[in-house]
Amino acid sequence: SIKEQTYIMVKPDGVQRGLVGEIIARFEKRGFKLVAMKLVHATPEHLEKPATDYADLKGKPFFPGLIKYMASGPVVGMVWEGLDAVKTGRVMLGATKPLESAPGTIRGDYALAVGRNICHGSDAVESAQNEIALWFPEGVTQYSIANEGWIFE
Ligand code: YYY
Ligand code: MG
Repeated sequence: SIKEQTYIMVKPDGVQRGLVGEIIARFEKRGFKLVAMKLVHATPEHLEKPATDYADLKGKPFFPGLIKYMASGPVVGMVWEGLDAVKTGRVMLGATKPLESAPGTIRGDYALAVGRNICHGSDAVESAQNEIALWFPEGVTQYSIANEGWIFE
């Protein structure tokens, strides 16, 4: 659906490294529509909520470090809308481990360590809906962009 939405987040390392604009630009240029965005310094409690993609990772050896890192500074959360936004967003991010993420992807171009991979993206439509509701309880902003007819058939 051209109304599919995904939750994309620049992690604290991406903010510190000045990559917020770069990541936004890639989603804009691809043709996705920005429908929500905010900078927040999340608490560990928020990051561990069942609605986040990270809840499934509780119990993994890297989980405490992941939460500490994610709560170490502000993140930029965004909701991007467009055709196959969830799967295409994941492809644009690249593989979780930078060793496996292809050049041309965000992680493949800007990251070297799995624990500092600069961006997050929802892994399924259902988890995207949960993450969007968690990070944007106020809802997203609906509007139309003039060039939609040039992006979608
Ligand atoms: O969705 P994605 O971010 O690509 O990977 P997940 O398997 O959901 O893991 C979330 C997050 O956890 C990952 O982006 C980095 C961190 N992590 C880690 O530090 N070490 C691992 N072996 C696996 C994941
Ligand atoms: Mg994930």
